[in-house]
Amino acid sequence: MELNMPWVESPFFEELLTKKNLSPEDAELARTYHRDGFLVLSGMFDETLIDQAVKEMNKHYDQLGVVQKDRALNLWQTKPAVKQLASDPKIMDTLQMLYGRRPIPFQTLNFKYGSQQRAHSDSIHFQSMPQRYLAGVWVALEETNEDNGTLQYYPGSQRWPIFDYSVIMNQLETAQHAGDVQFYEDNYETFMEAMIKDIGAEPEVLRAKKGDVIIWAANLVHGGLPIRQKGRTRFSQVTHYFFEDCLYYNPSHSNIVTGEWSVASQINIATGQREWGSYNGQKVPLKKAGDSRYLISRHAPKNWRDLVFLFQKAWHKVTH
Ligand SMILES: O=C(O)CCC(=O)C(=O)O
Ligand SMILES: [Fe+2]
Repeated sequence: MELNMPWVESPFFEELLTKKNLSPEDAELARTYHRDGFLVLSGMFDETLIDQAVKEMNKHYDQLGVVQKDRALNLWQTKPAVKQLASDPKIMDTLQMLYGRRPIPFQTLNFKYGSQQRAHSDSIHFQSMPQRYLAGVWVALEETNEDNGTLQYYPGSQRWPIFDYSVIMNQLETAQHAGDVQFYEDNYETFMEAMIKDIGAEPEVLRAKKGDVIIWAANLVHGGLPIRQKGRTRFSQVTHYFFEDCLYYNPSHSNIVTGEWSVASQINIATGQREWGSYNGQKVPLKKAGDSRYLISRHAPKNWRDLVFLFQKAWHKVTH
């Protein structure tokens, strides 16, 4: 039975798998991804490409004139190796196989040091309609372990409910705290930590070799471990992907209960094209709802695309 969700996350996964005619290797990858919510691939990239990406990152940090410990957002716009890692055809093929739709790389994050992020699922930041058409791809640009603050995952947590602020808060307007880091830490991260403790979920610590790739489902709970050896680098890159024929939105900036969605088009890193999104072959009619959010309404004006464009321009101004 087909559901309106990625086949690899479907409760009918085994039945759908038999219809797919996958190679034994791909079937094994899909099984792992279905079970754990993530998979590890080795030997995908040339060492020279990895070294080039590190060189580009070092240049970026040198130009800043400070050792910036924070993540570098969207370096792909100016750094060719970062862009190449984000649009690698083999990774895209694997994502296409797992999700059954064309993947769209839309954001890169580069880290010189471990993020030490508390446990979270990326679905608090990104979501799609239909849900779950989002994936993260992490590339180890050097060896990572407990010393330099590697990643940890909660296998199977992709099957937990999708927690956005409408679950954690009891307010009509959940977007009022969008971008408030303190609020995110005090509410979302604290909630996630309490839940993990309560259900006794055990993390799996990832020790990656240089060049290892991890693909994870957007709802998989993960985080960065503390850096045990102070000052040790952990060069890495994360690329986030959404998928063709979905509507992309930011849940933290949306009022979920009132249906005021923070929808946005994205630039496809691989093609340079702006991807507007749609819903299973249907245009999504949007109606301005104030505060840069949109109602999905069958009664919206015909020129919804123009409205989205205006929204994009306003959004660009706020974020640049
Ligand atoms: O690199 C890390 O430590 C975590 C990155 C992460 O959580 C993300 O990009 O979604
Ligand atoms: Fe994350």
